Amino acid sequence: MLKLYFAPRTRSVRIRWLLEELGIPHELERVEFRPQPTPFAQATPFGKFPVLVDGDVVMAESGAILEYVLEVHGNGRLAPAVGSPQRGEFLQWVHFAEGTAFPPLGVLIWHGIYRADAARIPCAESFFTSLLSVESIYYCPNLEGAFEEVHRILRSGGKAHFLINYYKENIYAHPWAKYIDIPVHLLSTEDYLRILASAGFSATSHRRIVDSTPLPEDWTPSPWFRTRQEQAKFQAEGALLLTAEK
Ligand SMILES: N[C@@H](CCC(=O)N[C@@H](CS)C(=O)NCC(=O)O)C(=O)O
Repeated sequence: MLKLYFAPRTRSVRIRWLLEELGIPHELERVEFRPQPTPFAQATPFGKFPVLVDGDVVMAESGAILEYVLEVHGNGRLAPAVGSPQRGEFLQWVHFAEGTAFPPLGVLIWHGIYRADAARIPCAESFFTSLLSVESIYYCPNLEGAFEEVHRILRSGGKAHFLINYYKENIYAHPWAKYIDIPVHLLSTEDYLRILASAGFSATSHRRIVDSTPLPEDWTPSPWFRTRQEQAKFQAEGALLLTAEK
């Protein structure tokens, strides 16, 4: 008998609906959905919902499960036959759900519900060996908390790298503040090094990453750089790369 690992309000509802609709007998393995500190940590064989077990076949991915169930147990119901002209549109909408419709929703969920959580990363202690943050740390409302959190999730000996374009020494980025919609920190290299040290990091260092890309012939002004010279000077000053070791 088929076994479906199921939790309400997850994508496993899709497969439950399909099995009910086709009248396929199945065992419902109810598993509690819990926010986990690490990915793939739900109590199912794949660490996510849904998972379907059909004898030796154990599979995840709701769209793939749907196609499999229809092929193996559907007896031609609910889907156009393989190779038929209607099959193309059917497959298009099956894959549209996860391939196109969900990714922007996922981004909204992560950036909406979990926003401002750099000081509370949903991840186990000592989980990563390295971390790279590009152009984001100066947005963190609680910078001290964010650095402490990065320290917590790194293994001993692990390294964190922070690349920052908006910092005190590069005066050509300062006008950006009025175009960035949220509060930002304008800190110096010394400020950052001090906060990293107080978050528990030992070996901290810094260097500049200069951008030697020539400006295009058809360069035009923007709110970020009003003159060509300003952008050239910004690039020559470079981004600040901070490295810290746990
Ligand atoms: N693309 C996969 C997504 C699977 C997935 O992310 N499922 C969610 C529930 S809807 C889940 O298990 N999340 C729990 C977690 O990531 O810890 C599918 O369509 O099956």
